Amino acid sequence: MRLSDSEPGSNFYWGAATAAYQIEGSPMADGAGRCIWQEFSHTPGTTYDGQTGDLACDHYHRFAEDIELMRNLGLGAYRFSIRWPRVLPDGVGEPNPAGLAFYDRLLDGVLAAGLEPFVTLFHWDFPSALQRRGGWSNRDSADWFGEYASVVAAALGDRVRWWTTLNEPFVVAEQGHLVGAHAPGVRNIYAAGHAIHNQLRAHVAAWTALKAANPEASVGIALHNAAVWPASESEADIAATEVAHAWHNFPLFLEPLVYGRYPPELEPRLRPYLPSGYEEDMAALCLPPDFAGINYYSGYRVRHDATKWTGFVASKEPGVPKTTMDWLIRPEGLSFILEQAHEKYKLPHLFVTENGASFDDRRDGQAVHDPERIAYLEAHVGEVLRVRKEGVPVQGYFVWSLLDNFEWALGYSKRFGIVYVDFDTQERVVKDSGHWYGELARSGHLPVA
Ligand code: IFM
Repeated sequence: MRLSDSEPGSNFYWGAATAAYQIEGSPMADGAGRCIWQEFSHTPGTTYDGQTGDLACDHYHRFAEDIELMRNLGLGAYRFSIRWPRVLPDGVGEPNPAGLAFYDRLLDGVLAAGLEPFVTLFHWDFPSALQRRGGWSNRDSADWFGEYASVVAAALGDRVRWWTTLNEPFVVAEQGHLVGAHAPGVRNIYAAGHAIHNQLRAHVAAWTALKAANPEASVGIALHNAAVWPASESEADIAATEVAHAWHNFPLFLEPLVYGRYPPELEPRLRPYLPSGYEEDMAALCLPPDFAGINYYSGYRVRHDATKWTGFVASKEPGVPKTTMDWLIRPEGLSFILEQAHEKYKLPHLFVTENGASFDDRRDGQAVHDPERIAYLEAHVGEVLRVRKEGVPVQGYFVWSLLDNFEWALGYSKRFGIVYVDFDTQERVVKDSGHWYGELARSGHLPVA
């Protein structure tokens, strides 16, 4: 029995997602500038086994092969990101023609393979030259990003309909500026607050630049999400869960963009760390995106904890299955997030811009058997199709990721791909989940197990 379908012909995109620094390698090739992830990963003690994105999946040289893989699988869309300092080595100023030419070739290859391009402008590889000027803490960062968006739009805008400005700005703020586990490795709550606010301003600057270049373009933002439920029925746990949702999830960015304010549950806690005078920016931030990208992997139960600045902690849940990231597998949370995002913000489209799982995959000749990933994807896709039938305007689903890749501070120790990468030889092997997903993409129906 077919569980559900995505009504082929209704412009539902089945795609795969990647990010530049995680797959491209050759970060300094052909006149590119350095980025913060390069500097961070080369700093001893920051990443698993000292690993870096210097080679990654060598996609910079193998992109044609990777596009061919997607064409053979029958995917309909490819979500990739542009490496800002490849295009503008100093982040602003003189563009690098060779860097733009790389994305020009990549984009043409994607289109020639019949894939719809979904292009992300910023997936964490911030230019080092601008980091030295304060990075996202500097108010000028919004203008820098707007300038970069204009350069990319002028070069590629004639062929791109779907743009994403920022990927998971929450993670950039929290992991990069508060926890310090990600580049630029800052541990300062004020820097995190400034990074949130200035990324919002940067999103608006890029939105404006992309729309100026092509008013028909659809411009959105891809947001981190983890479904949250209260650990108990207590009022304190319920209130803490509302704060957790506002902090970790789409409201942190959609509330300002749609209603011109930070989420009221969170604002009193966040206010001290935002740039002074931030209130004066809020009206200009109120510019609803054309779509929200929902990145979703996991969910957890929330317990009130007055010792934390956010007022909550994740409650331990023994017995719930996990991926090798130690993330609880909670497919029902994806529909919860999609329904909530639609109910609250009513944007024209939602996309699942990332969803997937890491497992300890082992190569078996020319095969990789990954039944746990298939089960994970089947359960999550099932939730997407269900809410779509109920009227939530989900317009596409992107599996994270096309390839095993550089999982940031965890290096190559976590495999998320539907295609296995042998990092010694750069050989690609389509996993069972890749074949499964290809069948889904070709038919629009969940394959029958
Ligand atoms: O690999 C990352 C991606 O870059 C951003 N979203 C989560 C993924 C898995 O951790």
